[in-house]
Amino acid sequence: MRIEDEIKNKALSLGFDLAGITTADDIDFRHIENYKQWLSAGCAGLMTYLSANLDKRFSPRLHLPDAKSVICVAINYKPAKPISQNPVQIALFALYPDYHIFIKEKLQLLADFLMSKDSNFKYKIRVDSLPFAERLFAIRAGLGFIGKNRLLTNAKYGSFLLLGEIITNMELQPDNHVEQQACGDCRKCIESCPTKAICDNGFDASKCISYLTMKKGDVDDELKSKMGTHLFGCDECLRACPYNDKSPACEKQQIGFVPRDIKIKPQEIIGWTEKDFETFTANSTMHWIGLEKMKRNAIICKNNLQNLCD
Ligand code: B12
Repeated sequence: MRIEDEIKNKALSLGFDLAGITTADDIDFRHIENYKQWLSAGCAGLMTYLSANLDKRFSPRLHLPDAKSVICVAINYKPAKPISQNPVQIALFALYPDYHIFIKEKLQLLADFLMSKDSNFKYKIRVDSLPFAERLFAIRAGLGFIGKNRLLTNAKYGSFLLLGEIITNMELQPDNHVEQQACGDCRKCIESCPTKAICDNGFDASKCISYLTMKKGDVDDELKSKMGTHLFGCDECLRACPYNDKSPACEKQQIGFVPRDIKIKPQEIIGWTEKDFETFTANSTMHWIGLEKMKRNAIICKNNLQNLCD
């Protein structure tokens, strides 16, 4: 069997739904120019880390000098049964075990497998947090296309996907990909966004509810009222996407990748101690926003719930 097929089979057996390979070449300069324009238009809000280490974001060889290939993986997290999300809503990815840790552990097992094949194997694992343009490498590895909601979308699995990569010195045959934008005339995600963060020709992250629930400081009054009952993250543009209607559900009980079903009132959160917060957010991505922002979000949800009842 070709090593490329062995890698993909191993990735699937570890619980990933998609795996593809691209070269370690830099990202096409047109994407880099788009990214810079997006930053200078102020679309990143207070996420100043997005303008740091720009070269590294697009150049695998600045992560691993003799890098030849990037192995890209994705895990589907569309829940098998509906999750109530009442009275406050938590984005689905945050109901699962923290994917940064989960994906990293699985990629480490994939790396161990490759090490057993080639003692010269060198690698770096990347999942979300370090400067690396994950979606752009995933497109190049053939995992999908970027939808109007800016999410990596796969024709079969939709966009409830979380990404990770191994940058390696192994010379691997890259997957051929055909870049395509497969949203057609559909504008459902644009219409679904309560704050109009998504429009036909742009995405303003500073208005995205997901960003607002994670940002430092206060939220503008006008945006607060549009945040509804979103306590952490937001899935409106994912739920609106027709690709996610027909995509298969995540069936990963056997590897412990299962969502929690949470029912919590904003009033409870407002009264939390640090210990309550630690217990509630243990092994969830919710943990990193801290108690103060969680309480701020709970107050916004409570006020919006009250306005709904008035
Ligand atoms: C910063 C960040 C955010 C910010 C900004 C989001 C954004 N759209 O950029 C905020 C906090 C808002 C956010 C929210 C979410 N995030 Co986030 N986030 C990131 C992070 C750390 C960096 C993304 C980034 O660089 N953004 C800046 C933009 C300009 O760069 P870009 O995504 O590379 O965009 C380029 C492409 O879109 C490209 N492009 C190429 N082809 C095409 C084609 C078309 C038609 C278009 C329009 C553009 C386009 O042009 C852009 C410029 O170069 C990545 C992890 C990483 N290191 O990559 C995760 C990541 C993008 N997030 C992720 C997730 C899951 C989410 C949420 C779904 C979580 C939630 N439920 O609340 C939401 C989704 C919001 C949304 N619709 O984008 C996943 C997305 C997986 C996927 N299927 O795409 C990632 C990849 C993390 C991971 N490892 O899985 N996130």
